[in-house]
Amino acid sequence: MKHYFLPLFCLMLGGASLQAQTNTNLLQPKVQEFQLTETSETLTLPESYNLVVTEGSCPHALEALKQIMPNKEGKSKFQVIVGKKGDKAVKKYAKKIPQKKEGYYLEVQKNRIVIAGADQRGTFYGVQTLGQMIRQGQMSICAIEDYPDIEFRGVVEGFYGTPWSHEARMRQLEFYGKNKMNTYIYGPKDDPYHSSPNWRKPYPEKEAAQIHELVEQAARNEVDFVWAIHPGKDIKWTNEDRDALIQKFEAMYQLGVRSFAVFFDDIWGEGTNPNKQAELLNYIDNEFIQKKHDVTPLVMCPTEYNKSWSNVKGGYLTTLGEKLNPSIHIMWTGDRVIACIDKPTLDWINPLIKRKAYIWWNFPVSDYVRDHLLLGPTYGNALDIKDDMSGFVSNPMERAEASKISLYSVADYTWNMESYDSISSWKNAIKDLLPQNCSYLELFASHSSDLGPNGHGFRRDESTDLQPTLKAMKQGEQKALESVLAECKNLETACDILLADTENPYLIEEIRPWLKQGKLLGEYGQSVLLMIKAIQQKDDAFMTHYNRARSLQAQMYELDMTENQNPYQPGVKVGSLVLLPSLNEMFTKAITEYNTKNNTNLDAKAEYNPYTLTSDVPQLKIQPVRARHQDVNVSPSNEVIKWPANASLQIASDQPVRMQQLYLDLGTKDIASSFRLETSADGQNWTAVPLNQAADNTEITGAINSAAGQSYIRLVNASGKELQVYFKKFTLRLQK
Ligand code: DV1
Repeated sequence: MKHYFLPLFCLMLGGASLQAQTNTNLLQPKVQEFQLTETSETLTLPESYNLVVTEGSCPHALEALKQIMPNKEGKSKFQVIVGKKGDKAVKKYAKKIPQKKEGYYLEVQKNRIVIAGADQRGTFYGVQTLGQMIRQGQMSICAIEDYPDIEFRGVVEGFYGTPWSHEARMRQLEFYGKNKMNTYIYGPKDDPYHSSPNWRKPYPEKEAAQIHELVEQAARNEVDFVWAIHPGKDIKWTNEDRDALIQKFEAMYQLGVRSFAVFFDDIWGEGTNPNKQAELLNYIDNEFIQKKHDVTPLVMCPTEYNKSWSNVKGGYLTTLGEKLNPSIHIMWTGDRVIACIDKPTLDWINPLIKRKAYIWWNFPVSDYVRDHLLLGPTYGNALDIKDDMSGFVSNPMERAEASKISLYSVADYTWNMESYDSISSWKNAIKDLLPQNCSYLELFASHSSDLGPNGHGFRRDESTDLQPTLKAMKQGEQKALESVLAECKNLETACDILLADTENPYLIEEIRPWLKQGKLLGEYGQSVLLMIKAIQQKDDAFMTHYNRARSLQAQMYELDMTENQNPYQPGVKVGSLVLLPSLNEMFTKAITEYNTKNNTNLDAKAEYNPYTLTSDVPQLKIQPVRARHQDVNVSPSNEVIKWPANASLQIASDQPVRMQQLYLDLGTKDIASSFRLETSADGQNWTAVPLNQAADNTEITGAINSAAGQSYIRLVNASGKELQVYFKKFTLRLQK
């Protein structure tokens, strides 16, 4: 952000007088140019104002203005002048309007406020900025010139799992308007009318009415509601299917939709053919998008949507680049499925697709780590790439309100990239979401940001500010131990307060299991550190703290086994990267010390996973494995897995276990005979286990029922060729 003062004024400025000024750090997204034009005086809004507008112009901006300055319109010397370029109302200010789409000029004077937009949307954004200034209380006499860095900014609801509720979407669209994001792409993978099997069918009445309501809400908030279709799983390249797709788009058009996308992600087979995809998309573009005249450019999501999956020699991307009409946008997730974006990323893809990539950023999506909440700062994307992409949309969590922490920062980043500061943006986001209790939410969020081990290898920092103190504590510094003890108390307090928060009930409902886990973690931390202090002080209370720590470990385990029991990554994890492992380490250290000193034999183990996965299937190599009750689960994956010939997935246990049954789902019918399942006691001599799959079913079972203990099980592609499958389930059931 550029910040100007008139020179004389500069000399007169004292630190104190700035306090009463508009705090530009709280103008969100950060404005491009802010200029204080007069003395340090501020404006207090008058009782009434005279609204100067050009009849019929900028209805959404005016609606928003009425909300932020209600019941004040009337006869007054104070003018509020609102309009877009070309309107008579703002003619005098025409030269000051930035020559940028969606930009605006905002001026606050003693006797007037002017909002002059480059277009309707720009005017609406000017009103949003004014709203932020008014909410701050004091308004500087100032002028703002503002405009976005990226043309399409926003969100793609493109995750697997329970789609957002209608009410959550309504709230999201309002949030996007307030934060100057102009795009919401509707593409929840588990909406059957977006994808197979029902993409050809119109929505039932209730859902259709809701979509219409969303479209209206989007318009009120100057957001493009982009409706996406995902036909590639079963599309036939026939005129019949082509017409079915157009008909579906036409039905959506009738519901008010004016922006469209076609997704070909996470599919295999016929649907992946780039020539056919391009032919279909160009047809849709020529015969539907262009002919309507009031529809925005088509957006497509390719099958090879990231570098690590791209086979450039195979020609998929170059075919799209050459054949697709130049106006069609191509989405891209970066070097990997989950990746941050930088210049080399874009320098690689843009020449191949012969246009600027439209970034689909996979954060804070958590559909592959559903036991974690991603509430930390939004960082990692380069700040020098605003001219290298056509759009930037973020794929969020299934938890809509909680996603706003990150989405707020995405708005900030995409509007004014060079000024983006992830930490201040994160803090402001939290303040915006939960103004009264923001400090508690910030503390909780700081310990709830990493994803845990996952197949994509994408991680986030966690407990960042506490890390040096934890390190010092482990080295035996007493002061550090006291600080960590205080942090654990604060975490318990924060979770308690948040659990009863009524400021944003939607948020609290979404994150309740994690708040409960956070509270237990805070209590556990205190018990562990009090154990250590008891050892130091030769205090009898040691056993009480020890028993409490054990009980809290059991309670955390119990919560993990009973809440958020989705079939993919069930459970509830908090502080899993830094705080919990540090406390566990201290626990083990304390017990070991206690046992030595007192000649006792207390169990020092805090956490233990006896199973290890190895695989030469690249996409499964780092898939997490863990035990729950009698089951050993490998985390499922949403993407298409390319499983090379003879490659295997192996689980090893560090002690013999009696295996009962393998439950497998590769999302494919008639595939069992292509795989070989084997068990072994020593990893050398293998015994084959027959695989059973009913006709017309994707589920496969392998009945092992071994009386003797086995330590290894492996699944091998025995078909002699690469297979493309999904990896929906791999559960090894043990005998009781
Ligand atoms: O549906 C999304 C998932 O939510 C998938 C890929 O991974 C996401 C995270 O698990 N489809 C994608 S990303 N398409 C990206 C196209 C550019």
